[in-house]
Amino acid sequence: MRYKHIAFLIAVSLGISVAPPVLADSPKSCKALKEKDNSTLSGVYTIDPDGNGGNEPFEVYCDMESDNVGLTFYLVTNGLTTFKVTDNDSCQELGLKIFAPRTEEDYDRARQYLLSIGAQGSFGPLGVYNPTDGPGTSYTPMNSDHAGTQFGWTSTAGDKWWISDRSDISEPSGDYIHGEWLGILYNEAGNVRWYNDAPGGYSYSSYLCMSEDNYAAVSDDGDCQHASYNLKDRTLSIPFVELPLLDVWSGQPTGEVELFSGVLKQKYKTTEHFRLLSKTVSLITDGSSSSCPATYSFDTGVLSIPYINVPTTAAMGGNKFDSSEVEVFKATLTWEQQERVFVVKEIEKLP
Ligand SMILES: [Ca+2]
Ligand SMILES: [Ca+2]
Repeated sequence: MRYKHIAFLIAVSLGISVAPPVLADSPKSCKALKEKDNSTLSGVYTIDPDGNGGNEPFEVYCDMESDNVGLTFYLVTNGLTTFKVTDNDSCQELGLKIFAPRTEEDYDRARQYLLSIGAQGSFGPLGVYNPTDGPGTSYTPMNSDHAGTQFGWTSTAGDKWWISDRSDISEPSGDYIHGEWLGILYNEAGNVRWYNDAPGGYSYSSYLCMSEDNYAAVSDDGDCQHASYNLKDRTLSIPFVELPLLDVWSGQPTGEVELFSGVLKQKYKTTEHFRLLSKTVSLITDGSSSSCPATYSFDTGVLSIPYINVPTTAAMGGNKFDSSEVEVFKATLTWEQQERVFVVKEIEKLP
């Protein structure tokens, strides 16, 4: 409970040494601790994310009040500098991940924690980035529930993320290089004051860490991550594609599959031809998954995408704009070897 935590902080600030609760065998995370004993209260605990050996066990703050059972919080100050998602960071070194709230509640629990230790400006990058260059999404709430920001913006939490529902910020403007952290500034209460994308990015050496198992803890429709179409860039981002593993010698499917993510770009505004942006294709190695991945068959060349979020368009003075509404489609595309493009074969709007 919070009182216990405050008592602990007061004791520490008075110079009284208090031993935080230590278990004989350190759990890997706060979630593991909570699963072992559901009555475990919020507080400072010793965990060992990489198990026996490797890093020494260390103290973290466990928030046991969230719906996302057992949030692990660890604040890094003056750690490794990171300005893009592929940089190493001090969370990774500890077997943790840079904090990325999946929900408004996650954000708020972290905010409460940082307020309680007087570090509300130390949220750090919050794990939000975009795998493609320059998707300007000004004046749209930055969270994955909102259509205007789904297109490309993502986070280290994977399927869902939430940093703000404000729609009065004229950023991110699109002057952005893929993979860099979105720059975020906070007010005294730990709420978002401003964010900005900038070429060259924002670097951070103080940031909050969370444990890996906090990312897939809430099982709702977040398990089914949709592909999304960006009207402005004419890109179709596919977060999960299941590809059959082929035997190296025979070229025949082994029966196993691998998960990839990738982006297709529509060749011309009016055609149904999409080329694969090969630089965007990456093997998913962090264990994340979706209950509704796209699938591809090498036999038939058919790429089948069960859910695609498409923004409805609003026309104004001959120009078209993304509106905040989304319609969901399913589609199949086939690979045309000669032209080296995917061609849309069937597309159907889902109810
Ligand atoms: Ca260890
Ligand atoms: Ca900007």
